Amino acid sequence: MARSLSEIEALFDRPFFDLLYEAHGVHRRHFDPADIQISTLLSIKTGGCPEDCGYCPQSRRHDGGVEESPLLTTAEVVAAAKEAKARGASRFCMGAAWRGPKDADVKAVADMVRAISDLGLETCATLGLLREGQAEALADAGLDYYNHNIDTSREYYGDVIHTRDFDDRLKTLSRVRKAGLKVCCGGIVGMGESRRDRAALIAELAAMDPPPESVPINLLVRIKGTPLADQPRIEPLEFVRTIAVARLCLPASRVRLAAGREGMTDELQTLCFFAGANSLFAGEKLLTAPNADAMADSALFRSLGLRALPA
Ligand code: SAM
Ligand code: DTB
Ligand code: SF4
Repeated sequence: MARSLSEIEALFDRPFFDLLYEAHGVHRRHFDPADIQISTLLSIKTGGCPEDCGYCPQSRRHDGGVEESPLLTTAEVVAAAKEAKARGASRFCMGAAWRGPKDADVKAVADMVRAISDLGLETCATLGLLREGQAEALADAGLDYYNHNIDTSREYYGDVIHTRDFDDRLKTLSRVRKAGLKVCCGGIVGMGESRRDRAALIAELAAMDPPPESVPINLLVRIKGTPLADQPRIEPLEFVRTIAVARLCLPASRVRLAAGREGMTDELQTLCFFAGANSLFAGEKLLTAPNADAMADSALFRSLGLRALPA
């Protein structure tokens, strides 16, 4: 039975070692703890977004210092996907700075999806809100995952984003599910939300039926020119707790240590893996922000005895 919000808050409040021990046990029962799934991101359409998400440098309402560029060609995207595969990624994730795609955009992305699937990579797209029929068109092209984050609790959402609401996000997620796509849905921590908001984010994800197969937990990348640029950094161990609670409440989902790894020490990432994170983004960039260094990632994998899941 799904845990209530107060039960999830109580998990956050547990002594750190009790929480980690239990989360690691659940992790081991559902996964081989040496396996890490690796995704690589590519921004296929950058900047100039009409939405006002407070964390995002790609909003045209913020001065996030991002250079705008139109939709890439299939050839450009395939070249990046080949490189990602050569570097060990099993999934290629395409992001576009749209409120949502036009039907012509969906057609263009469907072409990219077909070409990338032919390389033997899993595909994921994050294109914003989907209208009737668009998820089906992506599923017909062979798209594996659709990423659409709820970002934070229903209560805190309106403090961060004003141009679309929480229920708009849920509606797209249900369209994605109905079309038979796998769901990648998570959130961002470190945006000034309370522990209760973090618990409510996880409660919302765990209540989805079925829960998302892939759950990215992003640590806010504080980008100059965005409204959240000056947020204080979240306590590192509170971030580890968030991963552990996500693992306990979403035992069979891949929990991704997503944005924000470039500012984390090896030791902090190690605690996150122990707490149940078993997926990450590799590659020079996230969408527009720099990512953790690839050499440092390989060294950490070697020293922990972790291995990338094959494509
Ligand atoms: N425009 C589409 C949308 O918002 O659904 C897709 C791309 S959008 C950049 C994908 C996700 O990236 C957002 O939902 C958010 O969770 C995450 N994100 C964006 N900026 C971020 C930041 N500065 N730090 C952490 N995560 C971020
Ligand atoms: C997700 O949860 N995080 C990724 C991916 N899904 C699309 C995006 C992170 C973006 C970080 C800021 C940037 O690079 O612009
Ligand atoms: Fe646009 Fe997506 Fe950025 Fe929001 S998160 S401003 S919808 S690109």
